[in-house]
Amino acid sequence: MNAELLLGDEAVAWGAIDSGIGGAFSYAGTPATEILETIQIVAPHIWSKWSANEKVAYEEALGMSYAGKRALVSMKHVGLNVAADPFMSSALTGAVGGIVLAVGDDPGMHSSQNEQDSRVLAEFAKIPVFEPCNQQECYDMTRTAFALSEQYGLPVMIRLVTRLAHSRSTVRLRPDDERNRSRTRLPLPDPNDWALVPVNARRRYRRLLGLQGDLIAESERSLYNQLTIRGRRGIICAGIAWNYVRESLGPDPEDSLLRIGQYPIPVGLIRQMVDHCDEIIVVEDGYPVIEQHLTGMLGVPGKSIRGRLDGTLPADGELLPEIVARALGVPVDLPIHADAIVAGRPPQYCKGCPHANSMNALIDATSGYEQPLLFSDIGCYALGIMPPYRSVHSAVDMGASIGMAHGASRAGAFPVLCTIGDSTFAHSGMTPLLGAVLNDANITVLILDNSTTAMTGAQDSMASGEQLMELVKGLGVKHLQLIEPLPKNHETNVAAIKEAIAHEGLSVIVARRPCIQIKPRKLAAKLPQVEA
Ligand SMILES: Cc1ncc(C[n+]2csc(CCOP(=O)(O)OP(=O)(O)O)c2C)c(N)n1
Repeated sequence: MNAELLLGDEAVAWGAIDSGIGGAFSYAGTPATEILETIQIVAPHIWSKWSANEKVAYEEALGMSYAGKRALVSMKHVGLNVAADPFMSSALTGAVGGIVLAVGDDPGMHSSQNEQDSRVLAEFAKIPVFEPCNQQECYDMTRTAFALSEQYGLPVMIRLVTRLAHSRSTVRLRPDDERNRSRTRLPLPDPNDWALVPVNARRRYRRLLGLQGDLIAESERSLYNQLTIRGRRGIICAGIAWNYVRESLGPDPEDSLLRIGQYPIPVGLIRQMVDHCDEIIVVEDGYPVIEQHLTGMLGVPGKSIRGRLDGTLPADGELLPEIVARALGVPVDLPIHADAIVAGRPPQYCKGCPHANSMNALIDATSGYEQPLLFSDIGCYALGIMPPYRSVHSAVDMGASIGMAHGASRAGAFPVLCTIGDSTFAHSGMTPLLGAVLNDANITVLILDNSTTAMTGAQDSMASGEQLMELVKGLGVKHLQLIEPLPKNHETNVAAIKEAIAHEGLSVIVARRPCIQIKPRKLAAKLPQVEA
């Protein structure tokens, strides 16, 4: 048995490798990026290329499952919105080779645009979830999730949070002697199960509903759901919150404790706790999912249920040990917080970033207009919202910029511009551009091609260089210019943007210059490893 010092993400990756996956599929997104990156590095024999977006990643994984092999698909929480369509339907098709979806939630929004809780989406789809409390469980639960997926013919979710995905601890690995066993020879599934025309879908949905009782029974006996009955105050904690509760109460608490790591919620264990306790505090990182189930609309007569809903814990943000301690009435000896000794530094463009040059050209090109609108997409260029630029008006979700610009121009706004990176363009920018072409939207689209996915750590981009130009032309764009965002080209670039704005109808400018960070990263990757 090997022991390794692993990030939560790395432990999930190892769990999948040791479960004998045939492939891993993902689109980059913090805090889940390192899952696929680990597989690429430590198991190059396993198919593990980046997909164009999360929906594609999910569908590729589903196809592999259909053909009989185990597949891992990973993404950040908002990525699951993009993949929601196949995700929801896969609960009806089911799985042949086990399919495990690892989702990185980001309570506190360290690097995300919202803090949605993926457990809600799992409940929406009616599939099981594992929620680890430490890195060892990230590994163990991934192994168990593949087995459960095949046992019930359902996708299974592993829900991580940033704090767990991005911290390290020792993990004991149990390499599987079935590693990489080919499962493609299994008989292919009955098309009546996988072709979700209404007559099949209705039957498959009833199957899914019929499995719910068995899945709850699995949760009741899961080793990850443990009930200890002691005092009249009960504490229910989920996932990583278990650590904060233990840290606050010490090894031998007087309270009754229910620790939840597997869903659907183990109703029977909760009932036992409610029967015994007068007061229950629910501690979970993310939405008050368990708490809401417990209280319902009317609460539990005669019992006090507390948590995020009644203000015992904050309604939003990441849980921290001191927050949980205070909620449990434990005196807090607050350690010196980093915020108190390190001045806050707002994010900004790197020195030499091509996006800074594009942003300067945009500002000068639009300075003569009273109210120019600039819709940004999500990527490093969105930093144009920060001083000294302060020129970006929105950054909502990946792929939003072109569609929002189109909509604003239909409301009569002028001039309307938008910026989108090459990776985001491949992710979800091509379809809105097609709509803008077919309707000749009066907007100026700047595709900022830095030939990488910079914001998430420089993963390969799917639409860069000449290939990007061909894609744009292929979508029917007629008014297309190429510029190089460099200080020495500033005047030329300002003139190009002015010309594009003056053009009546759709114009596209590709601003092409590699990200300043790519070269050092690629060089670093080639450096010989130093033995410790
Ligand atoms: C649905 C979704 N998936 C992933 C992410 C994480 N993410 C933020 S920006 C980005 C891509 C940035 O690449 P690009 O548009 O090329 O801009 P760059 O950062 O290279 O300038 C990704 C993957 C996200 N915010 N939303």
